[in-house]
Amino acid sequence: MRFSTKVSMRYLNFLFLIFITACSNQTFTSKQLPSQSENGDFTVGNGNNATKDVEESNGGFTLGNGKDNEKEIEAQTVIVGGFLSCQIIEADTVRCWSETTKLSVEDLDLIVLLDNDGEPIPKESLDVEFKDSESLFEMIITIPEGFNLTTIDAYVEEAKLDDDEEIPPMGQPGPAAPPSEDEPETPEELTNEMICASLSGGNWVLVPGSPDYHPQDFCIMKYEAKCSNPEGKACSEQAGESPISIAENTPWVEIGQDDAKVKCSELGSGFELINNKQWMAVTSNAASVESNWSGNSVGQGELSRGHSDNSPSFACGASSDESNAYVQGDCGGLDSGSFNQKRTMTLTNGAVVWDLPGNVREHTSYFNSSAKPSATWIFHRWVQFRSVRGNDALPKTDLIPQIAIDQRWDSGQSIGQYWAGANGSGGGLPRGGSWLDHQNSGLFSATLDRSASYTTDYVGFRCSYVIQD
Ligand SMILES: [Ca+2]
Ligand SMILES: [Ca+2]
Repeated sequence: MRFSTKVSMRYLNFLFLIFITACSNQTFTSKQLPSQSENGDFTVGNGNNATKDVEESNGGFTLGNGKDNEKEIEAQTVIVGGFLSCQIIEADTVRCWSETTKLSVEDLDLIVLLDNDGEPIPKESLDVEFKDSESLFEMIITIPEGFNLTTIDAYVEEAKLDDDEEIPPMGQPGPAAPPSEDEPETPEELTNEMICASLSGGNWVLVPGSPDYHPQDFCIMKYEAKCSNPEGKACSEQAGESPISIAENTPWVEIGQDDAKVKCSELGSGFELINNKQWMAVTSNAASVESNWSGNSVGQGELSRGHSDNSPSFACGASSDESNAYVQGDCGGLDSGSFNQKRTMTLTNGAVVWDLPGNVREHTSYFNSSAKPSATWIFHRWVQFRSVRGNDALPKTDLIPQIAIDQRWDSGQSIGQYWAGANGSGGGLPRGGSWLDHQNSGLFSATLDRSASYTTDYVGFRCSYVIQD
């Protein structure tokens, strides 16, 4: 296979060169290949300074390609931009893999390998065996003769603004030399997409900044928060558990708003329980995407409202196969069903998020027990948003986006409904509906009738991470 030199538009935002070299000092024979990929955790956790945490591979390697080269070479892992790891596995062979990002053949165009001398290895000369499984992207690259390959470096090539522009020919002077082992360099710029993909605590997606709600890009959990304890539901009863965004297991419920705030913030600097502005940013973004509407056009037909028909009558785990976005009868994922029960939503950047409109309601950090919209005249029932009057404390556009107001969307469009509760009580603001909320479910469902400590089995939460400038 040859690399072509076309640059994918998908990588417009790759504005960086990254050299991250993590060398372990162990040696192994060329007959050996990592039995599992234990290295390559790249975490960005706090504010301005991206931190990296590269664990060494710990051996146990077996190769078995029939060759019999016993020459010892240095095991070395290079983490490219947080999503691709490369390692020499034989004198002339490099293995690159990603456990966190699905890559396509086109994406490989942007990966440049450099030999000992920092010399880029011409892509045309590489023999690439491309493997792709559900959980692990992998390629085995055979390097031509003439390159000194006792160490390997790699970087992501800067994408060009023109979709059809050619990458400069190989063999040009390479980028600056990689940092020494002693002083690993912090990458200067990561794309926000990569920052979200690199967060610890499971799978996170980038939410584009919204001028109306949250100008900065931020990351949210792709799934409703689960418990780091595989028991899932019992999580709130055990000390020391932390939220994680994984497909498996049922959502972490029976946790109050206050405790959810604590659990999210304990993930580290920049992490927090999703706030209402962030909820509005991600849900208004989703509502602007045609494919999230049954009529495949914004405002046409209805939005999907997730698992909300009380069948099954409990919350479900998600699926790592995003096509299995429906459940019926039990939590086994189905790839078809009633459109309004579809659990996945796509954002304008192509990211897929699970269970925003349904499954379990999700705590936000917002609290308002005394100045509730509409609470003075109707409160102990669900009401259509068209009947809701916002106030200074909570403007109506903090409940539904302006387009929903202008076009008078209501439960007919499956945007959800509003339950105020009496002024002077409650005040926590979970968003979205739950498995039992039927037509009251939707992206913008909102209730203010429960206190910050109230817990139930149909309210969970989702954490966010604010990307620092
Ligand atoms: Ca169902
Ligand atoms: Ca939900």
